[in-house]
Amino acid sequence: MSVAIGVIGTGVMGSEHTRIVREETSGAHLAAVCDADEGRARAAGGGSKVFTEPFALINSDDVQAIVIAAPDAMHGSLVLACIEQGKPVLCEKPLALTAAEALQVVEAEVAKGRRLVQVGYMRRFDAPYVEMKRLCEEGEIGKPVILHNVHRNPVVPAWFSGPMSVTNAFVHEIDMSRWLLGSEMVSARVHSGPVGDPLMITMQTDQEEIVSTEIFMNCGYGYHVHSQLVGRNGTIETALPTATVRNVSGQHSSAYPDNWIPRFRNAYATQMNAWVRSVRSGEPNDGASAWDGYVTTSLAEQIVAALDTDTTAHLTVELRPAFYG
Ligand code: ISE
Repeated sequence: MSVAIGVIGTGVMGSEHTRIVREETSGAHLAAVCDADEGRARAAGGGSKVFTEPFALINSDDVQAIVIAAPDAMHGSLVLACIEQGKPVLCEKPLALTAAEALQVVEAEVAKGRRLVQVGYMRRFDAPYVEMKRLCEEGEIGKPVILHNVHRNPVVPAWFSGPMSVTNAFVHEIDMSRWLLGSEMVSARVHSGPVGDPLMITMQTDQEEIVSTEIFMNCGYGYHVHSQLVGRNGTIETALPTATVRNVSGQHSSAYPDNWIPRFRNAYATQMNAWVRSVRSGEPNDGASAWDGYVTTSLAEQIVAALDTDTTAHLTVELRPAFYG
């Protein structure tokens, strides 16, 4: 039977999720959408039921599983409501705004005794990153020693300041680095450019790897995410951001997307299909769990505290419950 999905939040990311559910997902259909702006919800909903109050959508008998793409500050409380209802939820990153709230989600899921939460760290479904992980695990480049990450947006509003670039953008690099290396981050040092942009964040892992990340939210030229993994015997890196390159007027070039949606279009659709299969089978997939969501939010919070300190932050998290394997 087709899974009835409700999407909360129909802004840029939520609308893309509604499109993916309607056009690119097997075994599920869009049953409902919710947004405080009713017109925006209706436009994204394609004839599905429209709510303006998120808890009403979560409690509705018309909805079996929920995608959360509401503003970051609402994520934690909405995920908790889904767990209370026993409904599977795919929550956009971050899982919650604070480590304390993310931990509450973990505790609620453990108490419920069922894996209900997946966090939308979509890089885990992106072909270049999946390939890098496979090659690394096959030992092709030997023991990893350095992971260099670049995360650039063309331009962001002024309120997207230093701390927010950590809690909203750098969180992808934390999650991807933990997943790719299979390591935990144990320390971090931040170098900050004028008004917090760019940031250069260097982390060390419990397996003595170095993870360096440039976060540049106003780089001017396009959306550019790139990683290079350096091993003892070689390197692997993500390839160009587009499928084609041009040779025109003596120039060799390829175009950058404006934002993350075109760059990660396939990853978002693959993630949605994997999540729906998990909802149907009850078996978790390789996506980020509530525990991963908690660790990432907690590390981001500790790194934000280190932003203006010129010291090395020693990163700690709670003990991982056996429930998460
Ligand atoms: C943005 O807010 C996101 O959510 C994207 O996933 C991230 O890649 C981008 O850099 C952020 O600006």
